[in-house]
Amino acid sequence: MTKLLILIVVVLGILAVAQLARVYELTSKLRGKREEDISDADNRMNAMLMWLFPVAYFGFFLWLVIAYKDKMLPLAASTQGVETDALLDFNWWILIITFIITNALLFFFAGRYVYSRDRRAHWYPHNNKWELAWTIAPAAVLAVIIIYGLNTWQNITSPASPDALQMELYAKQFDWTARYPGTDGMLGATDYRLINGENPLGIVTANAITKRLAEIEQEQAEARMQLSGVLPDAKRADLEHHMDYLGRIAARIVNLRMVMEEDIRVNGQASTYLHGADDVVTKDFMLPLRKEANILIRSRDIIHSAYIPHLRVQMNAVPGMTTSMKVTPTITTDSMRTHVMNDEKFDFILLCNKICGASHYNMQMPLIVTTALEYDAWIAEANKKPFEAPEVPVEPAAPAATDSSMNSGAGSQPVASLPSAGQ
Ligand SMILES: [Cu+2]
Repeated sequence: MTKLLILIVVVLGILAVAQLARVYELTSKLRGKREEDISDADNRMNAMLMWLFPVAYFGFFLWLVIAYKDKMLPLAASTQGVETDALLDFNWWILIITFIITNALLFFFAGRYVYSRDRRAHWYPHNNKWELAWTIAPAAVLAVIIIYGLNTWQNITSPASPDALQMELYAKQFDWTARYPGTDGMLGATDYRLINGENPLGIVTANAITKRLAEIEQEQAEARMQLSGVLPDAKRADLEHHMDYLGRIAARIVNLRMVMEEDIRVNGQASTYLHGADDVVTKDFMLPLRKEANILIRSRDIIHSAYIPHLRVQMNAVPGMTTSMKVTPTITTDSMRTHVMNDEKFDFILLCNKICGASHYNMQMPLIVTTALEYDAWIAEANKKPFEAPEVPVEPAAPAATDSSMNSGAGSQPVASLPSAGQ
């Protein structure tokens, strides 16, 4: 409200000044003065303002830098962040120096060479040497910026090294879930059709497929029961539509199982379908110090963006594909608290940086960076609670839900050779 009032006052002020100028103009006309007749006094006044303005201008610039200094992000806490900051600082210095020199010269010339009756302007239309100089100098500076920038970009976006820690951040409206590989060090395959209450990330295992198919079968049975009763037409159409949908999903999950079995047959232990059972699905986000982490990023619903400002890394989370970013933390949460921020409550934070809906502002998760020793202890503890308890037998051809039982329902689709399962 106050801001609106200030805005109104400013607008009215500008209107008032414009009206005053108009009054001045009209009175000059009445006095028989021509518009282009400018007195020496006016000229001197304008020249003086040309000296005064840059003082206020640079003063305001300095004030901004000082006033907003503590609103800037603190020390970058990753090797990638240090590189990004160095690049940004380099660019800022070039900008600031150019800004000060060009603006100082602009106002200096305007103030110094105020109109004088005794001086004739020097006719100086062209100079090839100067043209060459001010073409080559900016081109050279831009070339340096671009080469330096591309080099940094290459360093921070190139693939992570093969021995980097693999982990996943999963985005949905409106929270994050982390996934760590189990003792095998590999993340298992995923498929969104398997998502349910027990399997929020849709990890693919033989067991998860069996459970999900049973769940769908149950849902189909309930729908069939409702359809056998008396129903309003609209409701009946809705239910039939839903039955079609369940039939399609079930058929695709059955197809996914065939793909999985084939992959296991061909690749053996290297198959990603064998690495999901021991994955750790958690709401804790931990990274070890000085170890490169390759963070895979997925989204369940719409585009989100994984952003860790203190580590200066960010990557979009795009539904239907897996994106990734690498990061090597260089400062632990503890050091950050005691040495950098002087704040015992400080936490690194993972934010969503795409406006993704009503609770976007709250889509965040703290990140803890610890020593390798503490991280190992934490992950060893987390590994005790894998996605699937090890005593569950992992049998690819689980007999619980056969294809024929899946497709007996009204409106279900026959299992054709469907394209391989999406992620
Ligand atoms: Cu989001």
